Amino acid sequence: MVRTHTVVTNNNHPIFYRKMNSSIASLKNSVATLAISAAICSTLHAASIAVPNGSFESPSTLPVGVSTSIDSWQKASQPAYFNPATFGFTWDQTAGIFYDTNPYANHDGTQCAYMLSFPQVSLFQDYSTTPAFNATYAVGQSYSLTLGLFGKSLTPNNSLQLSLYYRDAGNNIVTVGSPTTITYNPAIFPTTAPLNLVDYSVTIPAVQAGDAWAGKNIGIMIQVTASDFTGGYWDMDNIRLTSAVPEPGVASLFALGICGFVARRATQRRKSIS
Ligand SMILES: [Ca+2]
Repeated sequence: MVRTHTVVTNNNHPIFYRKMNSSIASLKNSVATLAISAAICSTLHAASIAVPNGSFESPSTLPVGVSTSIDSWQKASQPAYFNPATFGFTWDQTAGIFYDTNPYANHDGTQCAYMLSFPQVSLFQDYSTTPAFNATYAVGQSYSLTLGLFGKSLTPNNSLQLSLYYRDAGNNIVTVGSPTTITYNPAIFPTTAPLNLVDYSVTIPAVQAGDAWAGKNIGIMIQVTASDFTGGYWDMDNIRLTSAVPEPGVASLFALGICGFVARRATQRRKSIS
């Protein structure tokens, strides 16, 4: 939890057919209805929640290009298994930010974060660590945490986890909902330029009034969960947190029914004019 301000050198581092006009008009109407129904099927009132330093632009890493200090974010304490003498660097150096000189085509700003693939390497923040992050779990809202991610020099034995949490009465971090685990797969992270970060999300269902986390501050966590210690790492950027009001259950089922019905009609009409 202790942050230092050490700067280290960068050594880790669709389509319509042309047929009868009447059929086209009919098809257009079906598509329009389908679009409206699709909107009903999705969530309503989605809103963005600001995450302090969610783009890892602060502090500036120039001129060196790398910093193990990341404003607004916390790191986990060094675990018992980690021996700096064995690995040749300190625990603090296992996570940091860097100036993206061989850039990810879809990065945000100029800097990204990295996490060396060692179990328990984490980046997290909530109101108690970062008062500027004053967002709470509101009853009726669902929440999604998204980031752009890329795994380098890894194998399928490496994984990273995204989760949301709250603090209990004892200030302990308690995970909310089901975390999302990303297991490295070379097909997902092709190394041919230009590289692109891949979006991953974790979503929790609508907060209920009786949930222990209702009204509590939102915490966000990125953590390495498995590693084979082969020296690989994860790069990431553009942390996004959103809230949304999910459709009520019965209305969702009704809307899905409409969507399926309209989709079938649109398909049948396409077949009849093709
Ligand atoms: Ca950035």
